[in-house]
Amino acid sequence: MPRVKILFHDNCFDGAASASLFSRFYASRIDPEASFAFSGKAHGAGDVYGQDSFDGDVNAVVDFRYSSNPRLEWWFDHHVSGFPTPADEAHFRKEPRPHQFYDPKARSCAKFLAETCARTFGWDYSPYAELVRWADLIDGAQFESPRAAVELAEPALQLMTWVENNHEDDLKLRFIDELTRRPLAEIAEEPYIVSALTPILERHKGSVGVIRARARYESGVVDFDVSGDGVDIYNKFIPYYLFPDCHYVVGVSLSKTRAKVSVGSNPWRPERRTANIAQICERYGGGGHPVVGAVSLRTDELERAKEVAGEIAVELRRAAAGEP
Ligand SMILES: [Mn+2]
Repeated sequence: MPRVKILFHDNCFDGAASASLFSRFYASRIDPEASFAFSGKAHGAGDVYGQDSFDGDVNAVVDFRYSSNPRLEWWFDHHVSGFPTPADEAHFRKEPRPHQFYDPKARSCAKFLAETCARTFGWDYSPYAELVRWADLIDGAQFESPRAAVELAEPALQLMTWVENNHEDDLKLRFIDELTRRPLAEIAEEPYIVSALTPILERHKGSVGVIRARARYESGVVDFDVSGDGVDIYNKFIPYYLFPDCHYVVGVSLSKTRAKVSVGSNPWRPERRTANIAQICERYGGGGHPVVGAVSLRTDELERAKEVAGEIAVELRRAAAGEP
């Protein structure tokens, strides 16, 4: 039985949803005998696909960057920075392989993948419509309000928070499997989710307090540095909850593995999003989407991260000055 290796965007609801959907699609339309292996990928500089990334009989990447490796057969992505190098993009455009799909205008990979597989391979994804809808809302940051995004009353948003925080590989696999087997509200009540979420939600409340204390609002841009506060992961909507009128947000944080500059624009004021954040972050070796992106550096480059954040904040204040 062929082993299908699925590489997906790690610690991301859309990445987990895309991985789950791809496995159901593959089993239903391509090969019911296939077995699946999953591996999460995190953004970083250089070639993130190591020697043994594509060691399945069939290899797929969902919600993550392209590789020209001939062993990569299936690819679905919507990241604007989906091509690590111009040579990669040229490779993709010159000889598009039949199972590789890219649309930087898609709000989520999950919906892009579901619709592409429905159109191209006659896949019926209606049993997973709820998952697709939520992945699209979450990845497109289409929450009805900053309050909904920060207070996390919806089961899907609790699961989003869980997946962003979970680092246990066996639970990642269980979660990916359950996403397309059970309603989201039921998964959110599972003890493995609830027990992990309770302290996360406590910390979440704490990080709202830390960001409130560190954030500085000036000329349309909120900037904050929580690298000294032990807050390495936080809900990216907190700054908009605290400053609903801001245009852009630039944050610096420090985890065990990286110093990170996170950059975003106000999802509830789309008419103001004139700066291309992916392009700005790419200039510093990072990437993302036009409306949200990040620059990841080594932990010993924290001072550099602070400098980068300062430069980006200046640039975004200039952009904000010209926005409604
Ligand atoms: Mn995505």
